[in-house]
Parts: sequence; C-alpha cells; structure tokens
Amino acid sequence: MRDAYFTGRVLTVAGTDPTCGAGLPLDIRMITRLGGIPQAAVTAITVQDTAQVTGVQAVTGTLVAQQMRAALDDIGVDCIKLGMLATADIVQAVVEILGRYPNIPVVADPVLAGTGGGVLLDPEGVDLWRSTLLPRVTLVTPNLPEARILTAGMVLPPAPSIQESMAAALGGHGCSVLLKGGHGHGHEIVDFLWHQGQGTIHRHPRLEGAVFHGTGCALASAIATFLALGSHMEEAVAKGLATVAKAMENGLSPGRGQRLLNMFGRVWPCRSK
Ligand code: PXL
Repeated sequence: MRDAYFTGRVLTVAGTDPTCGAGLPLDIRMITRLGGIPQAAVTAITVQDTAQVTGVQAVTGTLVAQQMRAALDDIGVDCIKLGMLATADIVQAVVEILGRYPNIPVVADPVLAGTGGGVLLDPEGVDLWRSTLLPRVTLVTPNLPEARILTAGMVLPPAPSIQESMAAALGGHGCSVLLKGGHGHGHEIVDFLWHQGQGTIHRHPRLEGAVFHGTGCALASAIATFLALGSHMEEAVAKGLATVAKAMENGLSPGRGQRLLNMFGRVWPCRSK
C-alpha cells in the first residue's frame, strides 16, 4: 500500500560528476539536505575532477525521457530541476515530456559550459534550449555568460543595468529569471531576480580568490526543493541563495583544483596526508 501523501519530491535531470561536487550527485545531496525527496534522470556521464573535465558520454534522449516518466508516473514530482542536458536530442526529449506535465514547476539551470571547461551542451542544443525549452520553464538561473548566449538576437529593453535588461528580455518569455552575478567583478556579488514583471536585487560579499565547483547546480536544486516544499518564488530564491552562501563560506579544497561546497555545515573530519 502506498503512503498517502508526499511533498518536496524533486526530479533532477542532469549529468553525473565523479567528485559529487556538481551535477546530479550534488543535486541529490542538496535535495536530501533540505528535506526533499530526490529522484534523478541521468543525461550524461562526465569524467572530471576538481581541476578539469576529461570526458563526456551522453545517453539518448529516449532513455532520458524513460527515466523521467518512471519518476513522474510512480512516486510523482512536485518540481523538476534541469541541469546539464548535453545534446539537442536530450533537449528535444525533455521538452516533449515537459509538455505532457504542464502543471509541474521547472527550475532550469542552463548549463552551457562548466567552470572547469568542457562542452556540456552541443551547439544545436543551445539553439533548441533557447527556442523550445525556455518558454516552458518556471525559473531560469543563468550566470552572466549564459545570459549573454541566451539573449543573443533578442531585443534588450532599457534598464538601469545590463543585468536587469537581460533578465527582463529572458523574462519576456513568461518565466522568472534569476541572473547570477558571480562571474561579474567587484567585492559584491549582485544577483538579480525578475519575477512577474518586478525586479529584486540580492547582494552578498564575494569570497575573494575562491573558484567553486557546482554552485549553479546547488542553487538551482535548493530553489527547486524549496518550491517543492511549498515556498513561493521570492522566498525559495532567497532561501536558496542563503543556503548556497553558507555552503560556500564553509567551503573545502579536498582536491588540486576548484573548491567544493560544504554540504554539512561543518568541516569534514578527514585530515589524512
Ligand atoms: O555546474 C555545471 C555543471 C553541471 N553538471 C555537471 C557538471 C557541471 C560542471 O562541472 O559537471 C555534470
């Protein structure tokens, strides 16, 4: 017999990462940490460490669609989080599935290239992402380079800053937009939320000199989990940003490259070497 009612069910559609510091494994860690129920559809196997990406093997769009249906049609899903989609074939399959579940909110991190380099979405996939996926998502969370790619060819409305202008242009497709300022300059990071025609600015101090792995994945899955647990959009975004800021403050460098988020709120006990 099935238990009567669950909430906080989040389906992540993303690529794997052996460090578990980004992508699908990090999403599962974040959803679990925040009290959600994770389900996952794998789009690609990546080979990477904290310094570099050395391999990517995508699965077929059909297989991604089948994994999504397995989650959607049995346990059920309160919010879908999209990360690395790897190929145009997968973008197409995901758009087709989302069309069958029009009432489920979708938080989409447009993973066009990782901080560690490597192609995480092929060029035809980028075009399809913009033309067919963007109009269906509830919240899109680009960083500045991704926002530039996604707004290429769009008319940018007048606004006090280029960030606000790009957010408004993307929001013209009907979705909410969280334009992340981490790739900008200055001692402060300015994130800009465009939601229902209104802009909200979130500011926090930049952690100088720290290059992190997986912050985009962590933020999108935190927001998806808060939405799945019943928060409204502004609240989910504010709580998501605070969660990731905390995990960055307590960040760790267990490898030779980028720092990883501390998902425990404490320092790892292992100190061998
Ligand atoms: O943070 C972007 C990202 C998403 N998904 C996977 C990744 C990365 C960055 O490395 O590896 C699987």
